[in-house]
Amino acid sequence: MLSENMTEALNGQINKEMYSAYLYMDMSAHCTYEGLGGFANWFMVQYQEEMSHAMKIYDYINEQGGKVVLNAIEKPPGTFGTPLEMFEATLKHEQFITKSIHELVELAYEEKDYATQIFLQWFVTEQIEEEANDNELIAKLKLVGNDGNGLFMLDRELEARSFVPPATE
Ligand code: OFO
Repeated sequence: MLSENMTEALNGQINKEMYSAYLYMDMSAHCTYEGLGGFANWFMVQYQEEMSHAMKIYDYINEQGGKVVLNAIEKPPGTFGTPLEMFEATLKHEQFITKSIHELVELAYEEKDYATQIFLQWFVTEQIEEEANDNELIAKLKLVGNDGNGLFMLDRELEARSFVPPATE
């Protein structure tokens, strides 16, 4: 059983995950337009991951007998800078999401909501991976610098990423 407060906070997190999906879909479109098919693929896989995060919370609220409430999704920026700037923006966004997940965990502790504490552990771990992926790509893009060949090679590398749905507990 979820408290009203917790239900509202989890619904808020669905909205943030949906925005993340929308943002990465937008970034993917931008990369396609710029002829960076591998980067576009990477962001489209990220979009799929974010949708699965939103659905994980959606299913959890339903399982706990709470009411899912969907709110408007903010418009993403539409224009982006260089690939390096895009990944710096991605890292910043993920740090914001990590903070939001940690706040949910704190609320679950305050409310002695043991089920939600356990449920959120998956997201705590996932955020470590999300930030690590972004940091790795930022480091690679800094190494590449203005080298067109390096960017071409990295774009090819990112073409290989595919979506793996999270395991269902
Ligand atoms: Fe859902 O992890 Fe990114 O935002």
